[in-house]
Amino acid sequence: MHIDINGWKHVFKLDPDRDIDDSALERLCLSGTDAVMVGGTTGVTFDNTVDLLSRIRRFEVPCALEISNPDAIVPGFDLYFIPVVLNAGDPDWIVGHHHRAVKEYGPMMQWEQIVPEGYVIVNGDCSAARVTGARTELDPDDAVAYARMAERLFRFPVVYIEYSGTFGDMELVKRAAASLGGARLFYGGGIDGAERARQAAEAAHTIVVGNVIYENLDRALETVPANPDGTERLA
Ligand code: 1GP
Repeated sequence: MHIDINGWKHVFKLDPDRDIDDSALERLCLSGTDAVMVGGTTGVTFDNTVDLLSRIRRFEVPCALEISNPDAIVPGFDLYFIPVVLNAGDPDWIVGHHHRAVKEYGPMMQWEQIVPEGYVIVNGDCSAARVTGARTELDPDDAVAYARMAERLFRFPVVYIEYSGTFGDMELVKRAAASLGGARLFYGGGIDGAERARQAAEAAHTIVVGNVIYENLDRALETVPANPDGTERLA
């Protein structure tokens, strides 16, 4: 199945290290979201990733793995997103882990399934920022520069502005998105209902919704643009 991320406006991000019951998972997968992404910063293992993938696979929704731990690369996803943290303080998160993974898996990698992300972490309090030692004091000009670097220097198809856990500066996001030619700007962080989903969707090309899934499922479902009243789409 060919999957074109350029059509994605909304993505749910599920953390293999957090519990979700079958009925909640079903509602998310049938919500009309464009894709489910599996990813997290800590506690992601091969076993909990396989488990979540097999449960999502009962539905037709495209399913991508965002790799944070090279030991938890599970076959069977539609796509593999590889974050390259452009503002990481620790170079392992720019090239180190990637080098190790490609050295081990290079001969068997299906490159057409791989989507490199130029990742920019802006919330200094999130665990991704701590783990990568990210330099998060960024103004909008910095964000624009990272977005241009990601697209023009490194030719990444996706720029991901990560505010995980807090709702970000939509002017910064808007400016970064406007600086891009063809790359897609993903925004994630603090989208906790329809209103913030709408604001983020005005600034970014694709919005990513994580935490609220585990805090308030009904509000999470309201973030799907195809589904603003939170009811499931009929099959
Ligand atoms: C996290 O960008 C995603 O990687 C979503 O952020 O969990 O704050 O929704 P939230």
